[in-house]
Amino acid sequence: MNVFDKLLQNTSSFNAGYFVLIDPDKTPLNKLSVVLSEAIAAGVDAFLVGGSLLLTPDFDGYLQTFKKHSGNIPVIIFPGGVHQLSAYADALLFLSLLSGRNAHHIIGTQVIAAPIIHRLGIEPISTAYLLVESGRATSAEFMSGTVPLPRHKPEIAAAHALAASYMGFQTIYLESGSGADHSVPTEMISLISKSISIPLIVGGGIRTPEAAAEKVKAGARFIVTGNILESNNDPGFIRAFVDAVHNG
Ligand code: 1GP
Repeated sequence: MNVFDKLLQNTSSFNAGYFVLIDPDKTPLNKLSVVLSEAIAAGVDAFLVGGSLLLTPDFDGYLQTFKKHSGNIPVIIFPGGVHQLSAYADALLFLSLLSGRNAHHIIGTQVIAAPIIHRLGIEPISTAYLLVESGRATSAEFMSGTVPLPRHKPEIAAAHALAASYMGFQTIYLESGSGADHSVPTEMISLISKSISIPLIVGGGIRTPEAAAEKVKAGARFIVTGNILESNNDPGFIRAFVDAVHNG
């Protein structure tokens, strides 16, 4: 069974699954062992690895060390570009920035990356990436040069999500951007989850277990947090997130 199907199966008894995003530029190699063991002990379902930039040299080496400490938890690349591909991960979010109107980020980069991914033999999880306005410009917005979906127009976001599901994407990543002032509005998640049957990943600016639980109640199938765990290494905090996402 492929990584994504297994992830869906392993989390099927929970309200939703919980992903922790690790940015190599913010979590150096010498911290990986502690950070990952705490996350695993808390019960996270998968690790995402990536960032808008990637200043850390040797992505392969980083992932090799990562895999040494990640146990049985899937390691999925969340690439900021074609420079973030590696055979040492278990899978990769094969992203298309469907909320934008920049052809390079919808299909251009994907054409460059596809033969490399094929050669590396890594599982691509086809993912429609929908960026939502979040109060201030995020790295994803700036780096992609695209206009995010207006946060007060859930019907526009839902139309994008429906189009993504008709186009055959395996999942949708509804994202307000790393460190967003405002996370994705609950009404938007709710409308989208009523419109589609493919799993919805929600991330960006989720800072409390309560906020995570709200998104799950609205229909998120997976929750992603990154920044908040980088600034709070209390193991009880990450356990509270796991509990909120799994059990609501
Ligand atoms: C960013 O959705 C992820 O792409 C996580 O966002 O760092 O704000 O938790 P945060």
